[in-house]
Amino acid sequence: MSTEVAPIEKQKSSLPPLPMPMERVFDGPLTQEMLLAPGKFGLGMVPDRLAPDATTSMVCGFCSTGCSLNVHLKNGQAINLSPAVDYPVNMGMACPKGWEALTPLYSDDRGTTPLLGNKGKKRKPIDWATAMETFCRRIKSIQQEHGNDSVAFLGTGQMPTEELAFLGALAKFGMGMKHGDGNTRQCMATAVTAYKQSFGFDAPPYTYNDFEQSDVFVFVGANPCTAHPIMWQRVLKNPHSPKIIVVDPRHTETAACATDHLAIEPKSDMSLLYGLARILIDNDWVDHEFINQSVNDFDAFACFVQAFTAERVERESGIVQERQLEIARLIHEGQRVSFWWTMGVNQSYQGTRTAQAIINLALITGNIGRPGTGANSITGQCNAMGSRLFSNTTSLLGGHDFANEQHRQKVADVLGIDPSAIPTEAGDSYDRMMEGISDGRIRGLWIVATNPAHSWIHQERGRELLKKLDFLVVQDMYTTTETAELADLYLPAAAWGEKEGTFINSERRLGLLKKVSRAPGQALSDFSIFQLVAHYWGVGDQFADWTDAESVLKILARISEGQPCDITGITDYQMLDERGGIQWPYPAQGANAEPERRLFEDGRFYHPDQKAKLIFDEPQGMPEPASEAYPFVLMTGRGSAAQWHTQTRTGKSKVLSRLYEINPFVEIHPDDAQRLGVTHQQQVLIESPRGKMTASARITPTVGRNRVFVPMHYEAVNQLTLSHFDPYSRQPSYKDCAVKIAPA
Ligand SMILES: Nc1nc2c(c(=O)[nH]1)N[C@H]1C(S)=C(S)[C@@H](COP(=O)(O)OP(=O)(O)OC[C@H]3O[C@@H](n4cnc5c(=O)[nH]c(N)nc54)[C@H](O)[C@@H]3O)O[C@H]1N2
Ligand SMILES: Nc1nc2c(c(=O)[nH]1)N[C@H]1C(S)=C(S)[C@@H](COP(=O)(O)OP(=O)(O)OC[C@H]3O[C@@H](n4cnc5c(=O)[nH]c(N)nc54)[C@H](O)[C@@H]3O)O[C@H]1N2
Ligand code: SF4
Ligand SMILES: [Mo]
Repeated sequence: MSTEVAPIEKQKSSLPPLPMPMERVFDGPLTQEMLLAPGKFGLGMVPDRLAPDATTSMVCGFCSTGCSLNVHLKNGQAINLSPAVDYPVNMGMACPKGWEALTPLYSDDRGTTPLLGNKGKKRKPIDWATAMETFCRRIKSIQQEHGNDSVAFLGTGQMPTEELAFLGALAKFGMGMKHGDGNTRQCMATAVTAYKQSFGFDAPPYTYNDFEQSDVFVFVGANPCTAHPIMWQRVLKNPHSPKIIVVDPRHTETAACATDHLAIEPKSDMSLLYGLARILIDNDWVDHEFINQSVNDFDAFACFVQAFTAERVERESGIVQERQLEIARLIHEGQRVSFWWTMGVNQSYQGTRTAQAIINLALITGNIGRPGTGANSITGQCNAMGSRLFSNTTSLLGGHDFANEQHRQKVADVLGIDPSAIPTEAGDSYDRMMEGISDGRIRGLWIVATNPAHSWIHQERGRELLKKLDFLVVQDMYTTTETAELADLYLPAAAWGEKEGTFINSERRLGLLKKVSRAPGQALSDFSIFQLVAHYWGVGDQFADWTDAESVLKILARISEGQPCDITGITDYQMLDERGGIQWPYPAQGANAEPERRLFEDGRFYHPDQKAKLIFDEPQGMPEPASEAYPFVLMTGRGSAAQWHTQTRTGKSKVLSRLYEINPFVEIHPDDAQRLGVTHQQQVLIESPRGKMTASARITPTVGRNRVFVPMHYEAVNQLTLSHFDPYSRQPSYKDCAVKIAPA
């Protein structure tokens, strides 16, 4: 695949007029005074669709729950918000991040102009025209010297679907890149791979109403009480006095509310889950009718799990034999059993097989396609699902396959492009792109709305690689993120609340975003930035129909036709607004219009024979287990409901900062602390073979002996983590490496 790269000078002479709408950037010079007080000059005011004193509802921009928030405007300014009561997701509830969602917009480190620098040094403000000329000139020159594939992009599950699709289509079909990935790799890649292999398509089957219908819940490696508090509220509303089984090495907030907590050894889930399957099969506690009709490979699976004897499972997972039987019995006796998993599973070096061990339990017991059941992966970021289906990274737009000629032709036809502009295979995964920098294959990187200098695994190596690039572009709402501070070119982006688009939440619901505030200074929506890039690159014509977010959703709907995620029945934004969001699938013909819908009610899956597959494998030991020199297993994850990831946004709110510990802490078991001579809140040094950090000791039995836990929100944590990945999903295994601890 090749896209001819014309020198920038040649293109400039034939530039068509700038794409509209370009907000205010090109309609007159902005003075310093205007940049400092945009509201005074009408620049922060809400334009277009909303009345100056309106209250309007829109979907939250943090987690994948997708709560709807009412935003209250006064004199054209968004001044406050409250949870929507009539939305099927949150029904009047919101968590602290949602309540504080406007605060991160008004921060003095927001980017107000593009900045040109040299690896983050000597940054100086430039105008958009210079920024775009530099962007195109530098990237084209790298591509000319080292080939089109020497430049790659990284996107995010935190941009609207329309922007994600624009980035992916522009980079791959317009600029000739092959490699692009996103932070969704750090998060959902395992669930995607597991579902594709087991069900034939990446399709989380549930609807949130299942939280209220189950009589038995099994949460594996998930801490919804902290990470998905409004989903957890719905569990608490369940009227059936459900049994709640939590499988987590730590006694988390969620585990504290459970009826059964299985504090397993880290990374022993497969052993436990196969052991449970064996007990269910040996006692004939399986659903033969469902298996015969809808599931392949049962006999092989039944044979495979025989090796997971109760003794072995106890030895490997630490769960005693009677407990194993009790838990299997609970699953058997439940009428509506739902299985849920999140990062304790996805972020594992055998994550895909672990997720499938959960899926297998649901399949053999027939707990799928009925209310209150399912093998349910909870997504993480507000638009992780949009990223999975429409970012044009691992799959071709709309959950299609790059390697499939018919799929390429179909997408090319809808977009009116030559199919030869579409790569014939998915590009490299995030980790392989990073390694590509190391061996000189990747020399330019365009990072949009993610902060890898904090969040990528084995951080020192990650930062070294980012610094090695010939050209690093970072497009972010803030100038001060760890990654923005390494950029050669920084592009200031508008944020949630400052643009339109849609997110797809965990239950496959498309929800609407609105523009309730104007971005500061000359910051532009990511959408407008992509329009500008297309224009300056010389492919504006190719994206002539991509005039605004809503028009892109219509294009994506056409692409989705006939896919499991068919959304051809969604005609416009107004429809999403009026219906309280719409779950996929929603085809133009024969759509089920129920506001809450689950998949697989007919027992048919997406493989050609319409059956699901039971997939299984031998469990493996941790590549870096605790040892004499490094006697603890380090787990990482979410610290509190008030902190979001690398804290660029939530770190801006004074209200939220009262709800968590500002300085890094590490959870240590009292017995271990005593042995180390460490007291509560004493500063300790945590060291792995790769790096170290200091943290204050939080002495608590919740973490278990010989294990420690550090929240991911503290930047230094990925100094410690070990670069290892699931072989099928390439998702980083963030929750297992060996460390030692000593008083600092
Ligand atoms: N407040 C807040 N909410 C968030 C986020 C945030 O940053 N802040 N981020 C969002 C995103 S993107 C995501 S992906 C989700 C993540 O949501 P979760 O996955 O629920 O959160 P984590 O804390 O990363 O991991 C969950 C649990 O896995 C456990 N665990 C570790 N190792 C193992 C193991 O080997 N086996 C098992 N069974 N469990 C293990 C940890 O102890 C932890 O309690 O949260 C979303 N919601
Ligand atoms: N040790 C450890 N590391 C982890 C994890 C873990 O459990 N343990 N979890 C992993 C997981 S699941 C995830 S999802 C990742 C998250 O890792 P990141 O994606 O790196 O984290 P964020 O802080 O959400 O970064 C989002 C960035 O986008 C910017 N931004 C926000 N909105 C916009 C916008 O509209 N436009 C633009 N252009 N920029 C915007 C923000 O300022 C911020 O810099 O971390 C991963 N890293
Ligand atoms: S639970 Fe998630 S979507 Fe709901 S308000 Fe909190 S962060 Fe926003
Ligand atoms: Mo995530």
